Amino acid sequence: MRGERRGGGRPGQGGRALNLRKIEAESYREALAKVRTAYGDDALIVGTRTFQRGGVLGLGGKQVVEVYVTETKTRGERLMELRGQAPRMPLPAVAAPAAYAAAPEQADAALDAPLPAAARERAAASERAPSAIDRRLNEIGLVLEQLSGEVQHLLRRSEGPPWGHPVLEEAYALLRERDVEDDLARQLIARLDRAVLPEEGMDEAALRGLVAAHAARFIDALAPAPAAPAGRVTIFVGPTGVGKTTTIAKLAARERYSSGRSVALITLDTFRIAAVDQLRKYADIIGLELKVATDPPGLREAIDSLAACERIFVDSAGRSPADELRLGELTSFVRAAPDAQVSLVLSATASARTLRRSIDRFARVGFRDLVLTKLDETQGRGVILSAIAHAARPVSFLTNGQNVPDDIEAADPQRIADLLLNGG
Ligand SMILES: Nc1nc2c(ncn2[C@@H]2O[C@H](COP(=O)(O)OP(=O)(O)OP(=O)(O)O)[C@@H](O)[C@H]2O)c(=O)[nH]1
Ligand SMILES: [Mg+2]
Repeated sequence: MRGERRGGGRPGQGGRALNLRKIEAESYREALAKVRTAYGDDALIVGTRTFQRGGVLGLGGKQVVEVYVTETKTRGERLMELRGQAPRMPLPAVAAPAAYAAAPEQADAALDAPLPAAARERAAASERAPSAIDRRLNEIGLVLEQLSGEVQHLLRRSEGPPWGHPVLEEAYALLRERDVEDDLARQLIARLDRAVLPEEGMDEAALRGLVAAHAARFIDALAPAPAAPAGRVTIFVGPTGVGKTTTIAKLAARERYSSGRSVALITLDTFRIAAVDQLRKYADIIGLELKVATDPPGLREAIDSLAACERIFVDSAGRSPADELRLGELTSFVRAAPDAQVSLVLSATASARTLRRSIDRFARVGFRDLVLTKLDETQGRGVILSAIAHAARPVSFLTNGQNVPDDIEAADPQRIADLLLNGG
């Protein structure tokens, strides 16, 4: 008999037999309620198991919680108790609890399921009638065990890919290695067309090429390039110390020397004593006119006075994303120059979370594109993707060093994808 193989007896056989039963529910709480309804306080939970039923490739499906219980008293003893009599041997057969009477095969099948060693130990221990406190402690232990199992399960899900295709799994691992956030890596992988993938592993270079091509399309879709070309006036805004002034010097020098355009600079940064001097030095070296605007009408006036210039770069004081007042001031400057475009400068050394916060705070100022600086100081390039996805704005320039004017390059989705996957 199956029950006896575990050293137990079938329901109604009497004696101090080990009657293992399985209760199934959608949650541990529901399972406990079912146990109480079926057995009252006489049940001892000896094991639990959680798994997904249904679904495809680990996705979807329903969580099932199985709880194995054994009664601490035989049904004969319980019956006698109810009748107010002491148990006698042999005990009369009693019906199985309602939950099992309906499906005895399932209950028997449950007895065939291998129990974990810990559960077997608990089952053996249950032959000594435990106190109510023992039972509660046992239950608490099992809840903790189950919670820890669920946490492990969640961790595994967030670490590992659920696609069941080796190339997709490798592509996912590659993106995660490059510090692409989990959510974005998953979105990108979902775009890879299974139909064109080889069943066996691709070589690393081919895999990177494939993922980079998809990443470029993904980036383009996240933040399509603006329809209008860059205008005459650009205001650079951003948190403190990210490289606004240095980037302006790089761009101004390139425009001046490579394109031969007439370029001028305006600074709004009268906040720090050295700020105007810093930009003036660059202006002198490159041979550019520099104007200082101390208030919004001053900015308007400066732009109007430079009508003959083909390109005007406007520097602003770095603003902490937390500084409402100064962000408000910056917004007033930007409003005074509605013909200007705004670039938000962010450092790629910041965490994805910090970048998102800056993007949210500078959204009130308004910006058309992103400039990401200090790529030379970062390892993973995944934060670029996080910034683009959150801002839903394209990256116009990337900077990768302190050298003026060399350490800057124009960005487009393909270039960003190459940097991301190939290290560029
Ligand atoms: N490694 C590296 N350093 C950079 C890069 N761009 C700027 N820097 C350095 O970052 C520091 C700050 O640069 P700034 O241009 O003064 O930054 P800012 O945003 O104008 O700073 P505030 O005006 O004070 O807000 C300087 O030491 C720059 O040389 C870059 O691409 N890579
Ligand atoms: Mg500056």
